[in-house]
Amino acid sequence: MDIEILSLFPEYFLGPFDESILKRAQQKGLLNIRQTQIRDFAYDKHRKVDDRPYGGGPGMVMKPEPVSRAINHVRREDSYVIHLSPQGRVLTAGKCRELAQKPHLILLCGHYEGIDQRILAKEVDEEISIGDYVLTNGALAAIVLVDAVSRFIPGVLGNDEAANEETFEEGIFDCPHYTRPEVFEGERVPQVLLEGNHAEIAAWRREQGLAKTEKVRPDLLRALQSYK
Ligand code: 4FV
Repeated sequence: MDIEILSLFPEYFLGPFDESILKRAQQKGLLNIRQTQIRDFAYDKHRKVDDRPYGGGPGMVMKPEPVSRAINHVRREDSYVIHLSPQGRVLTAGKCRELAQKPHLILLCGHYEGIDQRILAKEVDEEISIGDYVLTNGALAAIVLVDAVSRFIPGVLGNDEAANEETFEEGIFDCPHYTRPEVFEGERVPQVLLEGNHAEIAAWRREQGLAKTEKVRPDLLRALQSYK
């Protein structure tokens, strides 16, 4: 997968993509991540990328011209343009799995109060939010999306199974995990995990996942038709 990130702060991305799983994914050629500085497409002498909002109000708005030029400078036939925004649909595992199928993602990172609406209407395929809170910079949201989507690219995780047996895969929380020592500060590992009966272990794990989901995120269960 090729990912183009358009932002006003390409340096924001130094680090998160240069470690561990994402670093190896790029070394294996499974993932190519490129940065584009939107200000490079502001051709006036002050390289202006923002201006005051029509209709008044606080803050500044990103101008359409530099953003439009930047998008169309990297756009391909098979590009899918995503604007990271609090006004987008909240990112889910299902959406990450869907995006991992796409050959070319263009991630547009907003700043200030936002981007001129005419760009969102004309150039953007989908708006995605990483959560119901406001960040100082859309770049952080792009980092989260790249990380979460990359895990669904075949070959990125050690064993692809891992991505299929985790939280949210069945729409519920994952089970509690234990490892050695068998007793820690007087707390023993649940007996069922020590007896090696895989069917009982699988049933216990599902029960535990459901119970915690019920407690913490009943909304997830309501979404699970099968649960009703
Ligand atoms: C955001 C989010 C987010 C809004 C103003 C950047 C900020 C500033 N992006 N999910 N939540 N973006 O808060 O994606 O431009």
